[in-house]
Amino acid sequence: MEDRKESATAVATGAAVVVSSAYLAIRYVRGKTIDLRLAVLGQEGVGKSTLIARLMGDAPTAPPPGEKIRKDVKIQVDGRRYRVRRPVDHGGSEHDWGRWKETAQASGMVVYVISAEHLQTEDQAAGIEGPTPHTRHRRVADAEQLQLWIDPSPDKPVVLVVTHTDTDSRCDELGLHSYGAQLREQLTEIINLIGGDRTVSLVSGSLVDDGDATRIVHEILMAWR
Ligand SMILES: Nc1nc2c(ncn2[C@@H]2O[C@H](COP(=O)(O)OP(=O)(O)O)[C@@H](O)[C@H]2O)c(=O)[nH]1
Ligand SMILES: [Mg+2]
Repeated sequence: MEDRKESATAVATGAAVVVSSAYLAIRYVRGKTIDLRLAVLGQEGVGKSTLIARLMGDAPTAPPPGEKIRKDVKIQVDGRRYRVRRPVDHGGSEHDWGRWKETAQASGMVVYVISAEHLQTEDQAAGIEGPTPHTRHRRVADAEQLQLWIDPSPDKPVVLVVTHTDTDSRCDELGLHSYGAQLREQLTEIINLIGGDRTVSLVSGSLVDDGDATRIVHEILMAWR
């Protein structure tokens, strides 16, 4: 909070100011715009590239694979102006962890994308004896890595974005409220691993739905406290 007050003063003078030395070159305010560098991470096929496209205001078609550097984007949400630095479009395999780490450490906020398709399949498998589903295993491994790389805190929040809710039949069966609770329950394990509710927020919806996609982008940015 104190940081915010200091930056408000700095903004008044029009200076670009480093909010805290720990976030040098990561988190600063220029004019009245919040400069934000996001790390968009997650397993293969969960919607990372689609989310980046949505952030950039593009159509929801999946862009070609690869770590294409895009332009910065300016977005206004609820009276706050953001300039989101060109996000790196990472691959989703464990082999990408080295690059994930670099990006996560250089970012002010980490967005970890999860597919509701995975969560539904895991839910269906929950009653059946067998090994931990791969997708859950990977998610926990990712969360453990994140925790090691970035030491998440309310100053460096993590947003879990559950995509593909349009393909999860539980949404209609349970109703929106109970479905949200169900997602949260399935993700409690990694929320606690990453730092708990003060650090981690949860956003869900469909990236192929225009209204949902806009809300998702806005909720991600609003998680920046
Ligand atoms: N139905 C549905 N499809 C989605 C959603 N988000 C992404 N997709 C599709 O899922 C596929 C994988 O998305 P992509 O962004 O390439 O995933 P990435 O591998 O994590 O970058 C693409 O065909 C997207 O169009 C969603 O919320 N709902
Ligand atoms: Mg991709």
